[in-house]
Amino acid sequence: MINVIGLGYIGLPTALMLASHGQEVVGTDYNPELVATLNAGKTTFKEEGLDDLFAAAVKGGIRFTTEYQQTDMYIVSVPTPYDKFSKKVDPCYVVAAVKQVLSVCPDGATVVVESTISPGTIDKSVRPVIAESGKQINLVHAPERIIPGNMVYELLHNNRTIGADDKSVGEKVKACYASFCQGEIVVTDIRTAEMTKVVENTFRAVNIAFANELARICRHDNMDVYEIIRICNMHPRVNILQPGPGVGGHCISVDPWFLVGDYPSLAKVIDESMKTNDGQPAFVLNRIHEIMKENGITDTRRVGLYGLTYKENVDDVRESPTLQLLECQERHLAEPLKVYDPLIEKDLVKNQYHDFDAFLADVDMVVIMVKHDQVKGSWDKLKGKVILDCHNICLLEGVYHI
Ligand code: SAJ
Repeated sequence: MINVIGLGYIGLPTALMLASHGQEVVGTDYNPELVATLNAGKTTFKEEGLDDLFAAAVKGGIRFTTEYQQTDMYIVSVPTPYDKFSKKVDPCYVVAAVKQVLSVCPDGATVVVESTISPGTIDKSVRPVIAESGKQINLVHAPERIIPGNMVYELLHNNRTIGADDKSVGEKVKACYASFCQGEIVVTDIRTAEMTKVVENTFRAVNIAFANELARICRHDNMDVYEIIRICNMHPRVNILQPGPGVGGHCISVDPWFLVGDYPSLAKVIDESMKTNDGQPAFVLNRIHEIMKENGITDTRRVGLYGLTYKENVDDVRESPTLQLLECQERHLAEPLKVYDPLIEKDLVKNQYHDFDAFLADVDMVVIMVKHDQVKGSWDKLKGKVILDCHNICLLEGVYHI
């Protein structure tokens, strides 16, 4: 039996995938409301294919509880927040989960940590806890790699990394993931597995920062950054990502800081890249100001932000560029701009709308912060508005870009 600890964005799909592929799975989460929702047959967030996967897992006998189970294999997928000041990872949830596991598991159990951690966290924070317990534990780090918006597909098809102290333990865990994963599964050591995960996200962050910097250069001299990137990417060895209103989510906007926090005098390119991405919402705010002036819009109450999530077609707002932009406004004691997001039902910010038409009726200028499919099918409704399109997706005439 596998006990999956933490039933969030990663733990839940992983538990469901294992259970729907013949493994006996119990999912544990310390949040009783979340467990009750799952036990009532409902998923806790929206994700393509998740409901079908849930149904298959229920058929496969998955159970959800707040209790840690006594078994020989655990997968820990709890959050790893980071300290915004020191930029270091805070492994408190991982450590707490491992302690709980140690209080129930038998000697010789395998504990797989899937949570993203900074390189060295296992040595610094997890091993001492295990040593203290006196139990012999097979420790494994198998960082997740799935992308929100395409999680189910990527769980099935992505290659994976398994880091283990003991190769034979790594191979055993590999066999378990291979019950559903059709990608290649590499077995390596723990330190390498920790580092690869953070490096993958850092590579993407640096590439996006490069695109954002190009957008600023092109804006300065009125060049079309999208056309320039499109042409450059036709070169066989060039692959530049897209500029945008900022970088959100709990991965690309966070993990690279771990390297800056741990190697401040070495991680220079990474540090500058993260600052560039973090500065993007303020850059957008500046663009809004310029475009308002150009169009004689003097009342910020007539300006609305479309999109509150950190990226398109997900309902996750963690570190979202729109929230960053609103925070930036707040620091200047300004009344926050109006906001609408079709995927956010809850009231999360001031001046938030839940009806697209009502939102549009109250604004003269729309800033497309997120490229949800919904807006792509609604260009007719935006006719006549001043539009700042931060993603180059709007097909209307006279649209402004970042
Ligand atoms: N973004 C851009 N320009 C781009 C691509 C993305 O500005 O060209 C922005 C997005 O709008 C978003 C942010 O970057 O705000 C991050 O989005 P994302 O789609 O790039 O990535 P995440 O954070 O959803 O997921 C990443 C993935 N990592 C990589 O692609 C290397 C995923 O595979 C990881 O599992 C995930 O982080 C994680 O959990 O670490």
